[in-house]
Amino acid sequence: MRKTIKNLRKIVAEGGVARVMAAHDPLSAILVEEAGFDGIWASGFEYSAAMGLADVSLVSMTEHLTNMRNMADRTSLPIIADVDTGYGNAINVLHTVTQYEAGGAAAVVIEDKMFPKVTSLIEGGRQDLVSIAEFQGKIEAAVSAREDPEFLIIARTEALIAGLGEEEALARARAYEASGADMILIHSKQKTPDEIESFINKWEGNTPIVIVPTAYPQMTEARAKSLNKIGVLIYGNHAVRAAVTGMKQVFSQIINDGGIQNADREIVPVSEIFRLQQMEEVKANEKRFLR
Ligand code: SPV
Ligand code: MG
Repeated sequence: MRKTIKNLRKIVAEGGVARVMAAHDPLSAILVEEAGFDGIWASGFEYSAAMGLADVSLVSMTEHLTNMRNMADRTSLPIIADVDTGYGNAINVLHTVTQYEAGGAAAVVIEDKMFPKVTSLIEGGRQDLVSIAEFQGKIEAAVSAREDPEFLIIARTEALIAGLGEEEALARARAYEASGADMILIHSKQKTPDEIESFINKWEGNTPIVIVPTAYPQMTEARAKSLNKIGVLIYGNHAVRAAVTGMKQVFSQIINDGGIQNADREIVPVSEIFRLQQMEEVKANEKRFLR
C-alpha cells in the first residue's frame, strides 16, 4: 500500500474521528492536504460534477481510477476511493479493488446499490439495492482481492436512502460486517441527524461507522465523537461546491465590471498557483540539470 503521512486505521483505533474531505482533481486534493484534513475522499459525485455529468454511473472505472491515481501522485494523505457499486458484480469488484489498491488508495467504499446507481441525495431518486446475499459476495470478493491487510474495505449501505427503514439498515450492516468489512458507511438524506443517531445508538457491531453528513450539517465533529462509534467523517462534496461558489462570484464580477480590475484583487495571485505547481522546484532543477 502507498505510504501516507496519516493512517486512518490508527486514528480510529486510538479513538479519534478521521476528518476526510472530498476532492475532484489533484489540485483540490493538494488543498485538502494543506488544510489539515486526515484523508481525501475521491468522490464519485465530485468527479462526475467536474466532468459536467450526473452521478449515475456515467463515468467509467478507468476515468475515476486515473483521476484518483493522479491525486495519489500529488499528495501524501490516505485516499478513500468511492468506487460506487464496484462497477458491476463481484467479479468486477475483484478487479476494482486490485486496481485501486495498486493505484495508491488506502481504502475503497463499495455501496449496496444496483449498477447503474443513482446519486443518493437527489429528491425522488430511483434507489434500487442488490440483495444482502449478493452484496456479501461483493464484500467477500473485495476482502479477498486486497494485497495488504491494512487496505480498508468499507461497506456502504443505502438502506436508509432507499427508504427501507432502520431494521433493514441494521440487518445489512450486520451482514456486511460478518462478510469482513472493516467499516460500515451508513448514509442518510434526512435534514437532521436523528435518523443516523438512532442507527448508531442501535449499532452493536464492532466495526467503526463512517458517515457523510452533507444533508444534516448539525452533525459537528464534536457531536460525532460523542456518539463513540463513528470512526470517519466524510465531507462529501464541499470541494466542488466551494469551487462553484468561487467561480460564480468571480465570473459574474468580471462580467459586471467589464474587466478584471476588481476581481484581480480578490482571487489568489498567479504566484500562489506557481507555488501549488512547485515551480520553485522546476527552477532549481533547471539550474541543476539544463546544460
Ligand atoms: C460522493 O461524494 O460521491 C458520495 C456521497 O457518494 S453522496 O453524493 O452524498 O452520495
Ligand atoms: Mg459517490
